[in-house]
Amino acid sequence: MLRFQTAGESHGQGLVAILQGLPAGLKVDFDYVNRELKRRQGGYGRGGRMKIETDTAQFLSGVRHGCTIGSPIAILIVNRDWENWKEAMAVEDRPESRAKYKPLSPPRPGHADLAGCLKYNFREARYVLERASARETTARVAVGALAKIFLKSFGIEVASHVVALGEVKLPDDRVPFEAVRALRDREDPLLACVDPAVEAHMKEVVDRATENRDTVGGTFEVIANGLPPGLGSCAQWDERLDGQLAQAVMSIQAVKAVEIGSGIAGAAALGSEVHDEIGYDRAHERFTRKTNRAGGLEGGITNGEDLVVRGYLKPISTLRRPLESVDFESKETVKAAYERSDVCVLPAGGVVGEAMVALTLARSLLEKFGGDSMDETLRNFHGYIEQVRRF
Ligand code: EPS
Repeated sequence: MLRFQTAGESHGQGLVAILQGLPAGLKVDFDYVNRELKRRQGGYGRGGRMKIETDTAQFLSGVRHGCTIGSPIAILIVNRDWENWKEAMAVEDRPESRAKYKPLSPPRPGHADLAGCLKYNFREARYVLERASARETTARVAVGALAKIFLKSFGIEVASHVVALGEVKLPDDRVPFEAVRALRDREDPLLACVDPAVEAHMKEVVDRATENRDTVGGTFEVIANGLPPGLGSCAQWDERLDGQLAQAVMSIQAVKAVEIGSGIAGAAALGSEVHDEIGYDRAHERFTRKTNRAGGLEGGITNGEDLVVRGYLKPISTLRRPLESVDFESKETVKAAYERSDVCVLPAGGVVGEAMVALTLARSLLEKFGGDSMDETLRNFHGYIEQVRRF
């Protein structure tokens, strides 16, 4: 089974990820992994921290002479900002470190501060926010890049774009996968929107939020192309791929809703307006759909169409114009704390969404096809593809 875990605090020494279960014999493109990390750092509206960091993956294990060997892959991404936090985030208990403490209070509405302080019994939010921070997504993107390299061996690609920012939205029509993938070639992701006119409006929304010392959220869409039908299962609740994807995308910091296909519009429409009619393309020996409102999933199983998953991001909860909070000691109403933060992280959210979708799909693919080496997994995969073609 493909599994991963991450460790690390936002201003600690670094982020660590361990990915276990990739078959042996997968060639690792290290530059690609670092390009993915760079993509996550980009986008219009990011804060000062991204000027400090140049996220780079150090492979500590699981890869030999450029190929996976079937053992757990450990990756370290160093926090350059650690230099500035060595005392405040010291591992050892030293009085001089404690003196340089940067306590953060009162708790910020929307952040993990209050709930985390109550849970772990700390009266200082830094103990909680350091791990709750979206900095952790660096580690997810590193292992997500490996999942993408793995999926590419099966002709599966994953890309993302921003479909809404604040009140500015792309029209409802589906954006073709090729147009979304082409965004990767941009030197600067800006707001990762495929329509330059809409993107210009989005930029204005970010500028307005910055001027007003506010933050702004929106929606990113992740599309996976080239999937075979049959990943996931309708047999048991926790084997349904739609449920697994929802959990994976919902787990991204600041995501408050997840949608598959046209799920939200579909709830307000009639059945005849929602379901994708089935056809058959004799030349390519495959079933077809006139539309893809199901977003590539029916019954928790991929149906061979593009997989379309949206993540709805709330605006970042660290506001330069803070909301009301309560002082831990006096219990008086005060303004929440402010720390350096981003105004908008939509394009980065999309890159993290790609990583989470890729990891979920890679796990599902390995559940279906198994294999300890790439040769074995590919053989099983192609045998099944031939079975589907002859159906
Ligand atoms: C974050 C606060 C900011 C963000 C951070 C998420 O960090 P800092 O406190 O160092 O300015 O930039 O995101 C990242 C560091 C990152 O790599 O995405 C928060 O509180 O969640």
